[in-house]
Parts: sequence; structure tokens; C-alpha cells
Amino acid sequence: MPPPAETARHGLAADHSARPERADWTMDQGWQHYTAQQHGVWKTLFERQSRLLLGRACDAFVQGMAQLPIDASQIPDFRRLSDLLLPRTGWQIVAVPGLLPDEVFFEHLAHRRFPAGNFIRQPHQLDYLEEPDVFHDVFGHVPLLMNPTMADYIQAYGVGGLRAQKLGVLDKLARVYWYTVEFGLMRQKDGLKIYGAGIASSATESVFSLDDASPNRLRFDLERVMRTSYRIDDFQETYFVIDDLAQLLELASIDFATLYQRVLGQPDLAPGAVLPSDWVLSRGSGAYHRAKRNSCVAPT
Ligand code: HBI
Ligand code: FE
Repeated sequence: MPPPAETARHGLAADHSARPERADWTMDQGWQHYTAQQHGVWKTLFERQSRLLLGRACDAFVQGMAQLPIDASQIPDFRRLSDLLLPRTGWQIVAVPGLLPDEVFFEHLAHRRFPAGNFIRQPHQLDYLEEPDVFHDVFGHVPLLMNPTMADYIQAYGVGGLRAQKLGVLDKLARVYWYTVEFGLMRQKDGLKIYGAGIASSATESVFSLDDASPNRLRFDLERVMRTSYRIDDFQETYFVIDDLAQLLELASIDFATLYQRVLGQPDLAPGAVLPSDWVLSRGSGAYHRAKRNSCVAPT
């Protein structure tokens, strides 16, 4: 059977039955094969998010975006992004078909290669998509790779991930990535701002995370976050708030073996839990997820 046409591949999420072309799962972005409709989906998403993030994204995100060849006109070419990033921060963007096995993902991050999905969501998937596509990965993640602190932190996560995997505690570390790189909020002088890519690339969650009364907003605490499970299929019940990006670098210097031992001795926490020891910035009403739970138990 002939291989599927290059153009067909961009329209689809990763096909996990297919073997990766290379051992590290990287592939050619195939930039020249994006269709006008695919560039159009990018434009729609870019313009909507740029509007929503005005006054909502943290300064580092806005600065990074302004310095990169990322705009509404077309899906960015990863080579052009890398040409700019590499001399500044030592990072490159590599094209991948979608979600990677954990160790492949960590290996890339540990070497300052950011894997970005080369496909883009379909027009009917503008609001929700399970796998990271080029809009999530490039619009959401790449601007903060221009920030030296974030650049070091994400690499440290890759190194830490390889180590956590060997220690059998990857689920604990993955929560830290989830509640920072993906769904983190930051307290800036002018108020609460978004830095997490999962929020920054989502129209609905960029509003929900900052403006809705439902979720908890708690000050970030590494051990607390490691104990907290998370939702992958809906808005977060709790957002953890850092004071500045430098706070994340405690991850790079921490004695993980000791920390993991302590965390393993304590029970996991539900996504919506609030403890007496938490530093609560805003206590959520929980209304959003309560309403969902109630509608889910109705007989079908
Ligand atoms: N692969 N492409 C991609 N992007 C991710 O964010 C990603 C991944 N593989 C594994 C993974 N994330 C997480 O499960 C780890 O951070 C634990
Ligand atoms: Fe992501």
C-alpha cells in the first residue's frame, strides 16, 4: 500500500498504530503542504486568542510572542522559529505527530528540543481537542520558551522526568508540569495573569481560569501540587498561582528523592480540595463542576 499523502496527515490527530518515522518520533513539519483552510483555522484561533489574552496573559508571554515570527497570517514554520530561538535560548522546535511516549518527550525537553504537533485541529474542533496540535504547542508554549527562566525550567522538567520515571514517581512530577507549564497562573503587579499553555491556547479556559467564581486559586506549593490529581477532560477545579517565574526554578535545585519520599507518605488530594494549610487567593464556589456532575448522573 502506498504511504498516505503528506497532505492527508496534517488533518488527522496522531495515528498511534503507525510507527514513527524516526526513533525520536520527529518528522518533517511539511510546512508547504498545509492547505489554505488549515492556515485559515490558525488565523481564526490566533485572532480570537490574541483578543482574549489582552490584559490576561503574563508579561513574559506577551514579550515572547512579540519577538517571534508568530502571527495570524499563517501556521508558523518551525525552522524559522528555531532560527530565532536557538541563538537566544538554546531551544529548537521539532515536529512530531502528536502525543509522545513519556520518555521520548522527556528526552527532547532535556536536550532543549520542544516537540510540537505538526497537525492542526479541524474547523469543528476549535474549542476542544484531546491531542496537542500546532496551535496549542506553538501559540501556547513557544512564547515562554523565549524567557530564560522558563527555558531552563522546562529543560529541568525533562531531566527530572527521566529520573522520576526510574524512581516510579512520574505521576507526581507530571502534576507539577500540568499545574505550571499547562495550567499555571501568575500574580503580577497588575493582577492575576495566565502563563500556562493549556489556558493560553483555550478561549473558554482563558476566561474561566481568571474570571469565573467556580475554581479555587491557591498559591503554588511544590509538595501540595505533587499530591493533587487533575482533570484532563474539562476546566481545572483548582489553579495554582506563582509569584514569578523564578519560583519555578526551585524544581531544578530540589532534593527530589527526599521530596518524593515525603509525598509518597501522604494521601493524594482531589482536584477541588482545599486544605487548612493552603494559601487561598480565592476559594471557588465549585458551581461549574457541581452542575456538570449533577447532569452526568441523570439516567440516559
Ligand atoms: N507529548 N507531544 C507531547 N506533548 C506533551 O505535552 C506530552 C507528551 N507526552 C507525554 C506528556 N506530555 C506528559 O504525559 C508528561 O509530561 C508526563
Ligand atoms: Fe502542552
